[in-house]
Amino acid sequence: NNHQSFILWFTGLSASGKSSIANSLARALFERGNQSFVLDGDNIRHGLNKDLGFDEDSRKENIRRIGEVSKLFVESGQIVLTAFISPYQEDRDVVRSLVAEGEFIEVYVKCSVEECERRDPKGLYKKARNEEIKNFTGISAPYEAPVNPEIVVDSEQFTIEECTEQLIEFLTSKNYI
Ligand code: GGZ
Repeated sequence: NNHQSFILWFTGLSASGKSSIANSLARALFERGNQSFVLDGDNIRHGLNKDLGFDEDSRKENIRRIGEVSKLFVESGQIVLTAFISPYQEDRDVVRSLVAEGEFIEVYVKCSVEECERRDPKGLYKKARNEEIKNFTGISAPYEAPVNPEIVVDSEQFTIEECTEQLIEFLTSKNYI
């Protein structure tokens, strides 16, 4: 039961490293001969979901649409890697229920808000502190850490490369690839 199609659903705070790890994993998978595709803010929030903001209902709708798109990728036989904060457990569970058992892998990219705020690559935490940005996850909007993720990668302790390696290990040990 190898070469299945499945969703690797990355969840974590802004600047936790979700997109970087997902893109690094996609390269590692490609080198092993596994085709995959990354969905992230760059190709979804700027396109399909550009009508959505960051209030609770918009985030729910964002994740719902991404879930439906991910389901289509799985039906087409692909491995899809999604990198969105997806702050609500309920919304992640809805996506899980869209695909067959075992086809949804919740990946918690664990990094404290303190460390994310230190990194602040886009200056968004600073703007959130100044209230220039409202409803900012971890500062003025909630983040619900996964209750039962299939795997946790600690991006505070480990490099992008190490997290990528841990994911490849997980996928091979569980016969996903
Ligand atoms: C959180 C925000 C916000 C607010 C803009 N809260 O680090 P980034 O910039 O590149 O990633 C963040 C991205 C979050 O979009 P998602 O689609 O992943 O969020 S969710 O799953 O909650 O719908 C951040 C930027 O958008 N950003 N405003 N208020 N992140």
